[in-house]
Amino acid sequence: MKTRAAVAFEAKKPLEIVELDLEGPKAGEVLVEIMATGICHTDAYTLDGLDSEGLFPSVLGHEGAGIVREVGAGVTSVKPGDHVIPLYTPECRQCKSCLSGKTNLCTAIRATQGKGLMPDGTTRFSYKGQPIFHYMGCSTFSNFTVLPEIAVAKIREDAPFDKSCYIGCGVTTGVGAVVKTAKVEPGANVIVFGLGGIGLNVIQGAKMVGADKIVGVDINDGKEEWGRRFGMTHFVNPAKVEGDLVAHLVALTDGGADYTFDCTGNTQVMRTALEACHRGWGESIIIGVAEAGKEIGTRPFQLVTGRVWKGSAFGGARGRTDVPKIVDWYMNGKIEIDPMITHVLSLDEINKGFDLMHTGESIRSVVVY
Ligand code: NAD
Ligand code: AHE
Ligand code: ZN
Repeated sequence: MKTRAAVAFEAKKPLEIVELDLEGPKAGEVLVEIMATGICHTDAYTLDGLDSEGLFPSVLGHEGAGIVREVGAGVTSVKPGDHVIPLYTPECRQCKSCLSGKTNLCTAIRATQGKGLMPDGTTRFSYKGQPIFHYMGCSTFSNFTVLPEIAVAKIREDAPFDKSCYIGCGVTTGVGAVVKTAKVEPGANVIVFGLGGIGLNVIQGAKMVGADKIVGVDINDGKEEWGRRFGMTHFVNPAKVEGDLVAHLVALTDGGADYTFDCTGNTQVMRTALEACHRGWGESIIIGVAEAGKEIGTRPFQLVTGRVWKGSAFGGARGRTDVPKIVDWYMNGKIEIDPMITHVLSLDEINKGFDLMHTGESIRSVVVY
């Protein structure tokens, strides 16, 4: 079949809207009509050539929602007409990682996914006879895409696609990092670095679980109002702090935060986030994705004296199990999504979504097909 898609032909070049050829689902796969997709900073990072796994030409996008249109042989968990969210972190429930109960990082198809291919080692997309790579196993910047059955979460049918797509990455990543990775307890002090599409969801997660101080840190003053809107109690712009930022944050949180979250992808910020943790127990969660080749550093003494460095992918959520529950949280008013979707675009306008992110004007842009 044919599908309209925004294709990343080359790094650092705008996406091009073209008609691609798409092969139907093979055994264990499903064809999904994507109804809406968010644009996450990770898409921009890959398009900018900063991802060590970045491949071109490819169809980016990993924050979508849509409807199953066709299923391949042997598919039992979803059927045509089901509403689904594609999962860049699948959940096979059979691999060592899934069975461990210790992680959400299913390993069933990670190797081929990282190579831009379906589990059988081939691609379903092509343009003028040339193969086009998949991205993060999702490729939601195409109106139709093919996914493994284990990489879709079936969701309730009354959830609006233009909002629920955000649960495919940003919402789950931010709220999940608080609830599942850090397990922030009521009364805890929290610092969130980077108040974008992820950081604001960390803030709303921290508010939801009853955190006390919720400090937001961003170099863009315009984000202060956004942070307060979702429960931030204090705002810090590092450029306006006289003296040492860590000392300032430690003083603000009575000896250091119980939990800090990096939502910037900047390795210097990651260090600050670790060092702003409370001696003896503070935990720093890295969510931000750093450029290829970057490394983190700190004095080992920071860890010897009890601070803990952790990471979180997709908020620690097991996609097929947890995503439908997070959709319920949204539909029941436990979490908010609507105000964070600042821009709704057509596929033809998708490059504008990247511009709005880079200038800091948007929280989330959503493309509606
Ligand atoms: P975004 O562009 O919407 O927000 C980033 C925010 O960080 C902006 O408000 C920006 O002003 C702020 N910022 C930039 N440099 C800063 C600095 N030095 N100090 C303080 N604030 C600074 O991006 P996003 O969509 O929220 O994504 C944030 C990060 O999370 C990205 O690195 C993205 O790749 C990553 N991410 C990770 C996961 C995961 O599962 N681990 C999932 C989604 C996104
Ligand atoms: N490909 C990069 C790493 C990118 C990365 O860390 N991705 C996050 C999700 S970001 C969503 O916006 C993730 O889930 N990582 C776990 C995984 O298995 O990819 C690189 O450095 O090679
Ligand atoms: Zn993302």
